[in-house]
Amino acid sequence: MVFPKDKVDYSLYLVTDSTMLPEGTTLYSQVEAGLKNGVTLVQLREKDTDTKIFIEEAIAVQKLCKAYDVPLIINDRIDVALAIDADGVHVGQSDMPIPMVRQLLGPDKIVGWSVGKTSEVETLAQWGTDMVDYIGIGMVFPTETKKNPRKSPMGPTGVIDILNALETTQATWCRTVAIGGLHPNNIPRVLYQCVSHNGKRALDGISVVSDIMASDDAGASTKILRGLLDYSKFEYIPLDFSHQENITSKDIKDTLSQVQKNHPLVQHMTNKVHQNFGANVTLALGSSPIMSEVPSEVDELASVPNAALLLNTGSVAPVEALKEAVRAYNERKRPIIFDPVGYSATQTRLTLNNTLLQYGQYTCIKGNSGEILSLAKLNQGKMRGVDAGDDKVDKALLARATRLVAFTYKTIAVCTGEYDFIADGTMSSSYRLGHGVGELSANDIPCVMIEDGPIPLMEKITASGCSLGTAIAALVGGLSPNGIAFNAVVSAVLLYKSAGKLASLNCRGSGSFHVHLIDALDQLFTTNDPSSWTAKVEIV
Ligand code: 3NM
Ligand code: MG
Repeated sequence: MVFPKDKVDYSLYLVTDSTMLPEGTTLYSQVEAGLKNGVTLVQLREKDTDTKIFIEEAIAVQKLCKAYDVPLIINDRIDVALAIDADGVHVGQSDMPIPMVRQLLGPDKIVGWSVGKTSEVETLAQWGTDMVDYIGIGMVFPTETKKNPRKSPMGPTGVIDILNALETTQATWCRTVAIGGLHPNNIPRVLYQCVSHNGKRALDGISVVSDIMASDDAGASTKILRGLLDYSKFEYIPLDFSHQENITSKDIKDTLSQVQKNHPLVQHMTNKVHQNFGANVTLALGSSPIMSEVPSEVDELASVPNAALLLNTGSVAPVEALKEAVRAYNERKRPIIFDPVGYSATQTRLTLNNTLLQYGQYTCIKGNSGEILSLAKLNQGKMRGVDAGDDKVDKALLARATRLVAFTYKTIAVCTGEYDFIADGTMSSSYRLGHGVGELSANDIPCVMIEDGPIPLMEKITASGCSLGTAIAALVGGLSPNGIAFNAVVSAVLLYKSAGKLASLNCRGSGSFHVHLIDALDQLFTTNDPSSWTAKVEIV
């Protein structure tokens, strides 16, 4: 009997590899432990096994799968799949072409394909509904399992590109699993972030090799994976994401009161130009600054109550130190504000920023218009420097870019300039497997614009943009548990802009503007009367 295609559960797909079995386990004991604890699909993938043995293994694994009513897929070997009447076949880009596979297997078997590029999705869509049933999207992260990989890790954004391509080509029938370097420490983030921009498609499941096959307790490992798949929230900071766009003075006042009470610690990993001014801005906002790029103390610092990390890539610190800090803050569910300075100005910066973006979850991503447009892939070519460049872009484009960045990275994105845009792509920090997430598309997520007229002096001093990052980190870090993250980000931008306006009216030039800005931040923060601030919010 053929396993009915429409009944396949792709949520937890185990791919075998007998070369990594721990002592005292066998291929069969690992597969059975998986099946017992929530594996829903099995692929026999044995790259260096003689045909006779492969067939023996396939028959034995098939028996196990049948006992748990789970389909068995054979990797690459169409002959073996036919010989044992397996439920389907999985092939890669350099294996037998899909139309031939389908012709040999007939219409009822499951056919899976490894996909890493959007052009492959276009091919798949042209073939139509009867060819490919599911794709393995990868590799997501680096992995030791696949020897001599012909592709490099694509990260969650690469997976999103594939999901977008499936939607634009209307390949609705095709199911998806992500594969490559997936483990409990990154799976919730992958499930959370990987949603097509139209909001209609999330991953149907994840596929693992080593997490189960190389586990000393494959049953326990499977149970952990199963728990992550069945749970639907990615709780990476203890803050609330529910909010309204029409933030009131009372909401802001409440936010600042929490910060005043909680005295956050803002760890800065930032460029040299910003360090001194950033420390003074932190102090003006009732918070403690610490400038540290030492990996050995990130765990201690992230454990301080109300710690927040400002990660600013303006001076290109060693990537391993930055990654360590991201890990430490993510593990402790403390907020990280990411400022990808000069995001794509050079290849080095592009690689560094993308590495960090793929590596962790950020509460807020803040950039100038050039950086946000680059992150959203909405501008041509690379940036000229770390400044915003031509500022004469239209507001609708900036709002769209901010929304795209927020949605793609499931973060609160801030685009700065004369008009600041803030979009909330956090989706209440929830995820759901399968067809569509039943949520908003990237074009529909909440977005506000903040304006206070031009403040030309802001451009005449160093680190004014970087220090908005400081202000956001202080206010988000200073929230009480269940404080509202979006309110903190909006409050920070409003406060900073209003302080800039006030300083520009009181100063005598760019030198004294610097000093007046610190005074104004201190004053507005301490008096906490947002109804008197000059900057205004507008829903866009
Ligand atoms: N295919 P692990 S990555 C079998 O990208 C396989 O197509 C990949 O192993 C692809 O879960 C991969 O141990 C190995 O990282 C995944
Ligand atoms: Mg292959």
